Amino acid sequence: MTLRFISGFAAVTLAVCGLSAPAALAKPMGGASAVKMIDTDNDGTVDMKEVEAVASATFDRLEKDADGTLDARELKGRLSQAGVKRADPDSDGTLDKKEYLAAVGERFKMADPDNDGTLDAKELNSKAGKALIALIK
Ligand SMILES: [Ca+2]
Ligand SMILES: [Ca+2]
Ligand SMILES: [Ca+2]
Repeated sequence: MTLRFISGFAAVTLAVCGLSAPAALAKPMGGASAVKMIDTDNDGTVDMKEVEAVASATFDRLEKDADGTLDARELKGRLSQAGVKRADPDSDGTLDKKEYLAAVGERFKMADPDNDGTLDAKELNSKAGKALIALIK
């Protein structure tokens, strides 16, 4: 009787613990999930066209005041001040879509050391890959 009660209690405790530990949800985004997010043709890698599609959607989402450019406030830390300066050849302090996509392209190239034009999970997991994701997500 007592034994049955204890084992029943243990089972309930285990079930509760299992439910309260969503470890997978707490993990930061890894290279593999980044690929899944961007890889629209499902070939397991991310090419510039796929990245540009995501970046373009992100630009439109961030572009709140509809003046055609992103300023530092709209970028919300996606680029540092120095990063904005570098991506802003006409030096008006804001990025239009062309400038933003050029900055994205530059990061894509930096994340692609084997120069095959695609990023795999490992490349997206590198420092340069993470910088690319941070800019376009
Ligand atoms: Ca792909
Ligand atoms: Ca704007
Ligand atoms: Ca590559």
